[in-house]
Amino acid sequence: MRLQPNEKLSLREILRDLDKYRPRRCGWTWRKPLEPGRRLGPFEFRECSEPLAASVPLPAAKYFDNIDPQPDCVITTEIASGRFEDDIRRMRMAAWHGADHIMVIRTAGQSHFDGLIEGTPEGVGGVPITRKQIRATRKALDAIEDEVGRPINFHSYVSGLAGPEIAVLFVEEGVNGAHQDAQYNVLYRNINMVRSYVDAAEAKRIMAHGGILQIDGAHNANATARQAWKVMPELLVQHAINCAFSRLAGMPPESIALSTVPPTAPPAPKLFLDLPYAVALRDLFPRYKMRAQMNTRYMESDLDEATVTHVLDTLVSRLTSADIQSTITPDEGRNVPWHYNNVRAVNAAKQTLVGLDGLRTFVKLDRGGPLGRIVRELKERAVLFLEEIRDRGYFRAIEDGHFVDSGFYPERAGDGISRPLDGGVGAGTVVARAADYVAPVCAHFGDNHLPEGLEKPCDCIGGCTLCDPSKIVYIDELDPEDNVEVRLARAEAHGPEEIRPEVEWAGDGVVVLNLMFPEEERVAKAAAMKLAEKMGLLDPLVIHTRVMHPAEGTYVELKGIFPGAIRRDELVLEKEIERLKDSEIEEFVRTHQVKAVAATVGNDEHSVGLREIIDIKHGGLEKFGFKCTYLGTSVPLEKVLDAAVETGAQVILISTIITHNDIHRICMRKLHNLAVEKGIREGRLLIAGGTQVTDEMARECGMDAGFGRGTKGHDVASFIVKSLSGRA
Ligand code: Z97
Repeated sequence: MRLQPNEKLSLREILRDLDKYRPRRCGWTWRKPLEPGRRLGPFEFRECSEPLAASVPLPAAKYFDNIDPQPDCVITTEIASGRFEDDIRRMRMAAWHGADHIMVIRTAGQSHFDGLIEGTPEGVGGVPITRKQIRATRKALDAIEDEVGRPINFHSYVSGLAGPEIAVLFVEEGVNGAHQDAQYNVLYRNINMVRSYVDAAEAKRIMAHGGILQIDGAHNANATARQAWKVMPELLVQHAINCAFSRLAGMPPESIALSTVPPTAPPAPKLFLDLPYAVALRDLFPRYKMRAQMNTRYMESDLDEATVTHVLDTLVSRLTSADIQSTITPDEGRNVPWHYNNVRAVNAAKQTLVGLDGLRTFVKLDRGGPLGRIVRELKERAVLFLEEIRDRGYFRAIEDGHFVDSGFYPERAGDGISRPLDGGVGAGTVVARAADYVAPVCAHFGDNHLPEGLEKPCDCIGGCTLCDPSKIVYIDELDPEDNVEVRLARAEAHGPEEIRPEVEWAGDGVVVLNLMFPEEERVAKAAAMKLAEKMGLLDPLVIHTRVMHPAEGTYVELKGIFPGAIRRDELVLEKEIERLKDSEIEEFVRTHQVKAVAATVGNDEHSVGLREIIDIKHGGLEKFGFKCTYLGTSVPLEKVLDAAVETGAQVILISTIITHNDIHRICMRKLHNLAVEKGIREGRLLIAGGTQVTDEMARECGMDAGFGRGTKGHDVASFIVKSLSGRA
């Protein structure tokens, strides 16, 4: 299956023969680093990886030969709207912006599922993982990675009661990364701790077999604790427990990633608290990978605030060499995972990492000062914590509520999470293996009672599904009403002629309004809801407010559903104009010494727009080497033409902003006629600009071009060079 950049991904194609699709590889892939000092466009880079074959660069890339440097660390985005067919499209967008680790978040609490589920029921804010969803997503990602030219790691969770079964499923279907941490199940999902650890050993052994990168769950303490900065010693301990347990279960250190989250956010003195923690973590776990996620504990619905926190977190990552940079959007606080917010967050990480390229060649961490002291103190507290657990017994410590206590250890607040050894989901379900027990798959933890002469358990059955994928049983969706075919048919019912806005699901109609009311917060919120009603938006919801001043005003963001559709045939498309590169324009202008005269005409004193087009300060014509003579405001047309002759200008620019009685049209026509009369029209470009001017109108009036609202100097420069060089 080959994707074309200008064609939508065909979901029908993805679903075709899905029962026969096999993933092409197993295991995790890192980016390929470029040798330090490699040039991309005009610059050398030190911490970048191989560029993509197809991508959307950062907005400012147009000033730098359109380069799109890819940082050396993997960038993650979390995608799971509840409909995998829509997620796949979002994954493609994210991949073009630089994501190569795509995490599918499952429905909350899926840890309690005690087996694999079939079918693809819709979830909200997550999807239950089924074989069909995984396979379809992997197939799409395989095509997307061919398109962007970089492997994409697909990720989900191996947790809870069905953990080992999920692990087998993931290896069978080519999933590349997964969260796995027995502590997560115990503390946050109240799964019986004995069961959780037995399952974890099994799951980890299988994940190791498939080369799946494991991310632990220590950061959940950070996200749960009442005061996240106080659990830092415990986080170090949780990482240690999971690392040690994973190694015992057979995981190589390079497949183990620690989930690290800078614990605080401004207005806390973030760097002072978070950097020592990150340094302590790297000191204690040098053999393992670091997956850095941005702080979500203190994330509100404010996009800017979240982005600044994200950037500061990424600074910590850069200073302490994270291997994976996770991105999260404030969508969690807004109830809708936006396509474009995934892309936004990926860009925030990419932009920050590239912007900080080479930071550590200039800046070294000074361990001689407070940093060294705080790092040491954190480690000491963690060691004390671990020692107490050793003395008390690990399970006992959990029973005693030793974990996720908001005291800064050894201080205790007595508010930790306590779970009983014989309680929780799945209590009493661990049974000893019978003497004739045979493992279901070859990668199986513990004593498998292998018959003499056999190398691995599945030799008894002539190979398991991990060794012989033809044995995998593919079960399609069972629900006749809620399945991808029904959903696709519903989405396609409108036909390609209808266009609807969308943030999450195909044509969901969701729109977002940015509003500012000169009112106090409560009034502003109510006014926003009323406005939505008057605009005919369905299901309106205020998703964000920010007080500008208690009395002067409130900023409100509101989402709602636009119930109608836009028909393709009622659209007026802008003409596609090829814009030349800065360097091309400059070369032509300098070699041909292009000159221009410019004036506002028709009693118009408004020169700001025209000056923006010509002034070097605003990136105007002068920037490209044009010799511009600005003649002033309200200049008679004869004078403009005379000046063009005197200066030898090939280009004449006139501007009218304030216009009544069609004065702008009259001026354009008159300028053209006068130029013809004087015999100087030939070989000259007459260009008109102004808020009321359009290109079509200007050409009708005898001009060579017209430029309206939003025009930049570059647009005019590009047009001039194309015309003078015969390319227009
Ligand atoms: C992250 N943003 O990237 P259930 N196991 C572990 C987990 O951390 C989680 C689950 C299982 C976060 C991800 C929270 N983490 C979101 C170690 C969830 C999921 O299906 O909710 O029961 O398990 O780390």
